[in-house]
Formats: sequence, C-alpha cells, structure tokens
Amino acid sequence: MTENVIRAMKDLPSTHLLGAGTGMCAGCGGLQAVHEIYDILGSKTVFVNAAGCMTLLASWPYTPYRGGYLYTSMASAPAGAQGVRDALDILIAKKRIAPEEDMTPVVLAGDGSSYGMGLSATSSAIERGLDFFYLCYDNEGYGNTGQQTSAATPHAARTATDPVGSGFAGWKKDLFAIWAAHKPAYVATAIASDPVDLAKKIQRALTLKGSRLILALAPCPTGWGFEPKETVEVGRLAVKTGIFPLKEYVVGKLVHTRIPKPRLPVDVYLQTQGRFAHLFAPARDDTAIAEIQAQVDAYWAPVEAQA
Ligand SMILES: Cc1ncc(C[n+]2csc(CCOP(=O)(O)OP(=O)(O)O)c2C)c(N)n1
Ligand code: SF4
Ligand SMILES: [Mg+2]
Repeated sequence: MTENVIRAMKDLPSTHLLGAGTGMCAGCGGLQAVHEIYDILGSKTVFVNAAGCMTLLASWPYTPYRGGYLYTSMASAPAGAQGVRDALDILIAKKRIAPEEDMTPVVLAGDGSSYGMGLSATSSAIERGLDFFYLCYDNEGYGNTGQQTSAATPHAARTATDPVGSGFAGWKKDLFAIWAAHKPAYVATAIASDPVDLAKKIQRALTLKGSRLILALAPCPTGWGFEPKETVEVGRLAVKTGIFPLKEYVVGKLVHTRIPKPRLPVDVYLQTQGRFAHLFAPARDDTAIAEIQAQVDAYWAPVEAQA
C-alpha cells in the first residue's frame, strides 16, 4: 500500500474505509452488512473480532474502526468482549474516563466461530448477562480458509470438504433458536439487501441493554459461486423463497419482520449459486430439491396459518 493511499484512507469518513485496501472479495455480502451496521453503531464501539474474513479489514497498524479493535482467536471473542466491558467499567469507576465516554463491545465473528468454536464462550457470556452486541456475518462456511463446511452450511451445498456431486449431507444449525433459548435481550436476523429492515433492528437493539445478536446472512460470491454483481439479488431471493426468515426475538416474543408473499420456490434461489449446481445438472435432483422445499414449508406453515 503506498503512502498516498494510506494518506487518502486517513482522510475518508470511517465507514468508507471498511474494505478499502484489503484483500476482501468484490461483492462481499458480509462486508455490506458490516458497513450498514457500522453506519448506525458508530465509533463509540470496540470491535472484538474472531479470526475470519473480516479480520482482513484491519492490517496493523491500521484499522477502519474508529473506536477500538481487538483481535481474538475463533473461540474466544465473547470472552474478549467481557474483558473490554470490564476494562471500561474499571476506567469509569476510577474516573479515568467519563461515563459519557463509555463504549459498547461488539463481537464481529463469522459462522465458523459463532455456530461452532465460539458457542461455549457465547453461551457463558449471555448467562452472565454481558452487555454487548454480537454481529455474526454468516457466509455458511469457513470462508477465509477456502469455504470448508461449518455448522451453518445448508443441506446439499458443495463445500471444499464435502463429497463432489452431493454436497453437505447435514442441515444448518439454528443459531437464532439457540440464542433465544438463553433468553437474552435481543436476537435478530438481517441481511444487507434489506437495509431498512436491518437499520430498524440495529436501532431497536440500541435501545436495549444486555446480550444482543444480529445474525446477518452474508452472500459470498467466492464461496457460493456467483458473480459479485449478484450479491444483492441472491440476498433478496434468500428472503423471498423463505430460506432466510427475517425475524426478531425481543422481550421473549418472536416476530417475523418480513413474511414473503408470494413465497417463491427454493430452486429460484438455489440455481443462482455454483455450490448447488449439482442439483440441476447433469440432471435435476428433484428429491434433494423437494427435501429442501419441505424443510422451508414446514418452517413457514404455522406462520402463514396465523398471517
Ligand atoms: C482454532 C482455529 N482453527 C483454525 C483457524 C484458521 N482459520 C482462520 S479464519 C478461519 C475461517 C473462519 O470461518 P468463519 O468464522 O465462518 O469466518 P469466515 O472466514 O467465513 O469469515 C479459519 C478456519 C484458526 N484461526 N483458529
Ligand atoms: S470469501 Fe466470501 S465472506 Fe470472505 S471476503 Fe470473500 S466474499 Fe467476503
Ligand atoms: Mg464463515
């Protein structure tokens, strides 16, 4: 990176810096979500980042986060957030900083950390009532290391670690339900391709105290196999087919913030991505597609019955 680029980056507003001069892919849906969320959360935040693609945003000694930044191992970001919270509380108690200078710890982690390696640390943090944001950008695989299967990988998706021709045999873990079972302050799903829905959720979460999850589906051109210009459309189709429900859990109540009407068939979404190409060629795999459709239908049946 030349001195000129570094100087130009220093002069930009902070949100323009996210992704600039890094090795991140064009059309990264996770980065879009982080942009939109950072626009609202602002600089009175300390980002606690578990190793993953978003770690590429900070290349020492530079970081786009204007508040603070802490890098952690994949399993320990919520423990890092606890440390940041404790340190801020001590600084305030000792009058080293004024209460108005307080900041919010924000865990920034991928699905590999959030659904797997870091789940124990997350569960403990929520149990302790830690006052923090948890932002999971879910690209449904270990993206940074070449899209290996994670606990968030959807059924039949091809990854670097699944059999060619059939894809992942298991089913995506329900992280939203796992968080909600802990009865935290707030849990929401979001996607950058619906910025209004996303913004309302961040605003709502900001009015609350306690553990708050924003689980953002992150369409990933590189890992999912589509053109970078398709990111927004792929995200919209995830919502319109009902594969990715937009919802929130607040004060013990589950609300769907978008109910797709009409709900499109799942193959409209699946066929946009190379990771599902084996479901359509050389011959269409009606059985696998029907299985995925049945899972989505079963999810929405009680919601649609009440709508
Ligand atoms: C314990 C541990 N195992 C493996 C790695 C190597 N590693 C770095 S980033 C990464 C992928 C993380 O996946 P995810 O959390 O989904 O984030 P993404 O890369 O998709 O953004 C891996 C496996 C690591 N840093 N720590
Ligand atoms: S691999 Fe996917 S999540 Fe990672 S930077 Fe590239 S597009 Fe973004
Ligand atoms: Mg991932």
